[in-house]
Amino acid sequence: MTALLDYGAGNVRSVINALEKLGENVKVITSPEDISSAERLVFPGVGSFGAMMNILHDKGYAEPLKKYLASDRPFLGICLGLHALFESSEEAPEVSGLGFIPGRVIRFTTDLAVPHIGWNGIKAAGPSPIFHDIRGDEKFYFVHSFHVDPADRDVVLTTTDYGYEFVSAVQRGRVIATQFHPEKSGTVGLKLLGNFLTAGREEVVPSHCAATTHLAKRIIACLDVRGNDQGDLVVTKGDQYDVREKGAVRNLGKPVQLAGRYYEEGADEITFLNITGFRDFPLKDLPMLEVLRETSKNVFVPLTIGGGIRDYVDKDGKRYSALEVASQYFRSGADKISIGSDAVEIVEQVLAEGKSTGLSSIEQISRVYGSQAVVISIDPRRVYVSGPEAVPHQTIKTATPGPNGEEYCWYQCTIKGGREGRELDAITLAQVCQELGAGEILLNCIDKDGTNSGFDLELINAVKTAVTIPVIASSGAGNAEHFLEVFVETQAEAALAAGIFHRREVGIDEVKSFLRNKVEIRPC
Ligand code: 1PR
Repeated sequence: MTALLDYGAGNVRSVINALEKLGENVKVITSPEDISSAERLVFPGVGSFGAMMNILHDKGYAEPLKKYLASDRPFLGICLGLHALFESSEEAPEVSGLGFIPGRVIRFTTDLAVPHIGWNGIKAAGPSPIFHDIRGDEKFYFVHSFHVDPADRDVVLTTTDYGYEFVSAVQRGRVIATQFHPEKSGTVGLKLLGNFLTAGREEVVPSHCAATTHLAKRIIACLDVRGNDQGDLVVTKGDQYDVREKGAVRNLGKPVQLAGRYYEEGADEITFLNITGFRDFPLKDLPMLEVLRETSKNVFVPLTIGGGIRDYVDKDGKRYSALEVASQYFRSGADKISIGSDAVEIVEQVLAEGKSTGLSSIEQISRVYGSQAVVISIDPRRVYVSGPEAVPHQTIKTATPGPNGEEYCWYQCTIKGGREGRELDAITLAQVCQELGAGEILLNCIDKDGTNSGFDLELINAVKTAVTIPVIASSGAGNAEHFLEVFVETQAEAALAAGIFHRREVGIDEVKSFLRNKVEIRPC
């Protein structure tokens, strides 16, 4: 029996699912006494350091946790569950940590995109029981803006490189904590979790650790989901966002099954977009929550969900915040949420008023769950203009002139699945969302969507150079070469595709074998 510390912020479902997949019985802690009586404890931390520590104190968990750690019973901390062990964090300097390990948590200081999101390697600094059957050259899933800085190097179990070498796992006695997410790291992550569950194994050192680790470019499968005319929830796919063929919604399969297939093929992440979420209230739209719950039982890579994440007033006048909607998604198995239409309206308001309210969905969700959990999905459309001065927007000079020979264009943001164009450009949207706390950009392109003609490299370069958070290139992938092109010609951290995967034109495994030795990837 493993006790799991759920302090109510974030996706603990995936950890429970991973432990249960390994045949373990999980008891979710509901009182301070449950911590005191636990024989083995897993602490998956998601969210932000300050919110986490405040909740631990409010619930009376902090003192029993300190005693548990001091008793040297088996403990596995994950991500913020690692940070909690330290004395303090730059993420919330006014709040103290548990202080079990001397040292602090500091923000990444690198020119690379922060948060550090994706699959990176580990270098073992010493032996551990969790390394059984781990070669050392596998990649694990990271998602964080802060990392630990122990005062005493003896506790360092692994390090990882991202701009510089940082500590990615610690071990002190039977207390182990990782920055990466084993529960989101596919089969190798499950293996590591299984090792933690097997008491009394001897300590081993992985034999194949590289001298330097590298973050992999991510390949993401995207599932656009909506109800069809018969009321079934289906994966659909549009051509430039038009998902109907001969009047009917295209049906390319069932969300849970397709996600399972993409996990098996080696997808590094899976994204669900509830494409009609803007008109339905997502908490009434229980099938999406069910899709997440079912998918996360068998899919151990990160899941993002988007569609309809905004404040909402139901027909009885009851108000729901975007934070409540997002919380439901996190509790059902989502690791990140993506905001589309609401982001456009938030940025319009910020630009009109010259400041933010602090209450927008982006700010609220990133405050509680951390910026790495907030993705902004942009649905831009190319608009040609005669020159940069023709519009009050950020324009680019394009190598593909417009119908009248125009050499400039801007990328107009749209809302409601491309139905409504707004007076806001994609570059400005991305910049303001980053300032508000967003952690990643999912950059679609309506002109390219479903065309199989390759990614819009000009758009991706324009947005990528304007922000410091990771950018996911999306729309237009037609073959494996397009993935190579987007990773060579732009600095995008990830590439997402839908149509070619759904129609089995190219498999994710084929994309990865093509990229192998050309681009850093996580092998299937
Ligand atoms: O506005 O917060 O409710 O979120 C709605 C979400 O649904 C947004 O993220 C928006 O991108 C998405 N969406 C809305 N309508 C559509 C549509 O297609 N009619 N799909 C839609 C967006 C674009 C990509 C697609 C890539 C790759 N889909 O996700 O998967 O373009 O396609 P490809 O590889 O086949 O070219 P909100």
